Amino acid sequence: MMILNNIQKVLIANRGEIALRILRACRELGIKTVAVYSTADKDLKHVRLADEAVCIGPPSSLDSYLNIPALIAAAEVTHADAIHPGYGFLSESADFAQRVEESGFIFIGPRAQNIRVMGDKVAAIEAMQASGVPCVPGSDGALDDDPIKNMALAKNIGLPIIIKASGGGGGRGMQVVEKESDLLAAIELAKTEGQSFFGNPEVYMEKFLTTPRHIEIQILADEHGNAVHLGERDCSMQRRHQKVVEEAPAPGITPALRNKIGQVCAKACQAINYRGAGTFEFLFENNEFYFIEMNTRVQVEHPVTEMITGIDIVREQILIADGQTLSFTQDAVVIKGHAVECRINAEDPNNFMPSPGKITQYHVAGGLGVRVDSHIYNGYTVPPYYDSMIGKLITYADTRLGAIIKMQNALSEMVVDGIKTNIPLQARIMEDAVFQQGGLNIHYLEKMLGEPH
Ligand code: MV4
Repeated sequence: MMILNNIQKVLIANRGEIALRILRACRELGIKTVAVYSTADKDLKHVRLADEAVCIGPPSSLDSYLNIPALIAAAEVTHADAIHPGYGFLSESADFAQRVEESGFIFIGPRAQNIRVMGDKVAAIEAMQASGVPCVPGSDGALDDDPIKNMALAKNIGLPIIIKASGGGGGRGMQVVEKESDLLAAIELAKTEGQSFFGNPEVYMEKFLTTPRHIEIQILADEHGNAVHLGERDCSMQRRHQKVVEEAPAPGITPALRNKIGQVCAKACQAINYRGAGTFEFLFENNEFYFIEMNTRVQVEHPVTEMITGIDIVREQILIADGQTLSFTQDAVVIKGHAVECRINAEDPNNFMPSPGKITQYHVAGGLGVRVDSHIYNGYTVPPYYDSMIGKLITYADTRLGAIIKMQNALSEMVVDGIKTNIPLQARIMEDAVFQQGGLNIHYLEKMLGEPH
């Protein structure tokens, strides 16, 4: 039995499938759990399973899952030792991490300072460059107000370029510039958007890569200076910056290439004194990696990495937060087989409109190499207030084709009636010849759907 030094009880500051995922990891470690829920979420599965549950507010996220005083108060009244933020909501709020620790609780995630640096994209790129991580050719820092200098910089990098807000990320606050005459207006627009969306007018410039893949490296780092990478995931199958299918390993990435970029990421974690789980996001084009952002949370797509490494990432997050030393070295991380994840959303597969409502029939897929991470059950009502993802279907096999065939079967077994879901779209993707070939770029799905991109 694993002995925890500091964490006896965890408050789960999230909802849905990730709250259930965290609850399961806690129970396996013998840790007590506190669920928090909005009034719209009293029937969530993890609320039933948790040792204690606290209502933290009305349906609106701002008044519940984003309400820092309510979360801290819930941790205080239940005597929790630690808070797990999951993904989304407050997971990448440096202020939340800081408030949690100042209130005497353990934040199951990176140091507030790590989160703060990575949330500022200019600071993140500067830290990565200093640590030897390959970045996109660009302004190497924030743009200043000199239009002549900015024009010279753009010409030097070579058009097309992209202007990004330093406070942005995940696709918000970006302007692509194809011709010189559009440059200065694009910089002004990016600054205005940066100020109004993120309260930060700082912008930077990068060469615009036209047909990259999105490949990301998972890392784990403890507070004693040890860091390992768990290989990569390919998340190129996306629509409007929402990932739809993820897989690991990425098609065509050789062990030599994986180890090279993975070791660079692990070293960078040591250089910046990073702690916790994290993901280095790269664009991958012409067999080169270009860092764009770091995510300082557990990600939706973490299961594909778990399947090919056998490492429980949420369990490791908790052990790291408990102050423990990583129990394995890089040599012990062995990548075996192939995993594919399909996100299951409550949405119309034709127009992508959310489709909340009551699930009247639910039959779940199963079998060897089939994993379902979902909180839904027969009779559950999907509320309209939150993200439309209702679960993830993950398959694992020796080969990529084996995992795809398992996914086709698993999708065909799934019955989620009463609401619309994207299961038919996922079935189409799994049958698609270009997907089956592997290695498609970030624009492929929008092209396949016949949408502007
Ligand atoms: C880029 C790019 C091309 N060149 N940067 C979009 C989300 C944010 N994380 C960064 N993004 C991009 N940055 C350069 N220099 C193209 C994108 C991009 C993208 C990146 C990853 C996954 C999907 C995407 C969809 C559109 C654009």
